[in-house]
Amino acid sequence: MRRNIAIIKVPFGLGGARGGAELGPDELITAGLKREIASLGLVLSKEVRVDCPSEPAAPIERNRVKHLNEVRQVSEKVCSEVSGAVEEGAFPLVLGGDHSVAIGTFAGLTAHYSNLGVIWFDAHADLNTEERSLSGNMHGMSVAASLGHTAFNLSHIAGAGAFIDPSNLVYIGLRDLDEYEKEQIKGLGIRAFTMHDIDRMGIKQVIEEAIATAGKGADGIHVSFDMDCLDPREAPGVGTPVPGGLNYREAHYALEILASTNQVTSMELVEVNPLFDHNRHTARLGVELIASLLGKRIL
Ligand code: NNH
Ligand code: MN
Ligand code: MN
Ligand code: MN
Repeated sequence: MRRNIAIIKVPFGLGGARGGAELGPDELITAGLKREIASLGLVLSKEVRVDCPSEPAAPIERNRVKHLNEVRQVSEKVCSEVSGAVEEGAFPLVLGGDHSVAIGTFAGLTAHYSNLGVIWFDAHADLNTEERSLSGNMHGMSVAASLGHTAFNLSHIAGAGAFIDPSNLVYIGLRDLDEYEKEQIKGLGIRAFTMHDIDRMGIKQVIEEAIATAGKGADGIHVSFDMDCLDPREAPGVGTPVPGGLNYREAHYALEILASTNQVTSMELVEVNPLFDHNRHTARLGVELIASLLGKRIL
């Protein structure tokens, strides 16, 4: 793994169902992220903060899609920061923000990786389009944007590469899917490990198969970690909690195994929402999970 870590903070929450995710990056820093990076012997080569709109530019939403213009602006900026970090030889560590920030991350990564593997930890599939979304929230559309299914997608972001190949995409932790998303997962043949699969197979087999699928022929693996993949008892500080998620050790174990492969080239951790948290519990867990992905070992 690259020893230089580039922290890219994206304090943006307008893609989410409710506000508060824009406070995530600072919360993760306060919870000790930089200390963890230093104690792993890694170098923080840079720390940037993407300037994000907090108020909707247009007070009246004319279409059902919420804050599309703001998501567009943020995607452009995230793309250029992520792309720049890869160019500089650093490991991009994107701190959300709601999960719509992933659109910009994908754009910046595909500029450099032509066959990117993606492991998407989430209770949700984020496969909706503007047409099919029931909520209009763009954090539920980021995977669809990476595949080119949404009207606003990677191809509209300056500097982005090609769309993600669904055969290199793997979900872990799914348990709250819209009907359209279920059809898409089946129709596209996307490898999806739901909570049912984790119950059945155990996290060990799940993560091994996920790495085999996402990593096959890939020139890098991106880990997109939505904190709501975790059980709300572990991570209450998220905007859209769903019961029955990953437990503490399952999440750590999966990330520890990912670290041991040496194939992971970037990570984003999103949807930390301090407004629903208790005693910074969720942000501290987020920091620990990032450390596991970056190579922290128990012994
Ligand atoms: N599928 C729902 C939607 O599109 C929920 C998405 N919410 C998330 N995604 N938190 O990770 O609005
Ligand atoms: Mn939503
Ligand atoms: Mn998500
Ligand atoms: Mn989610």
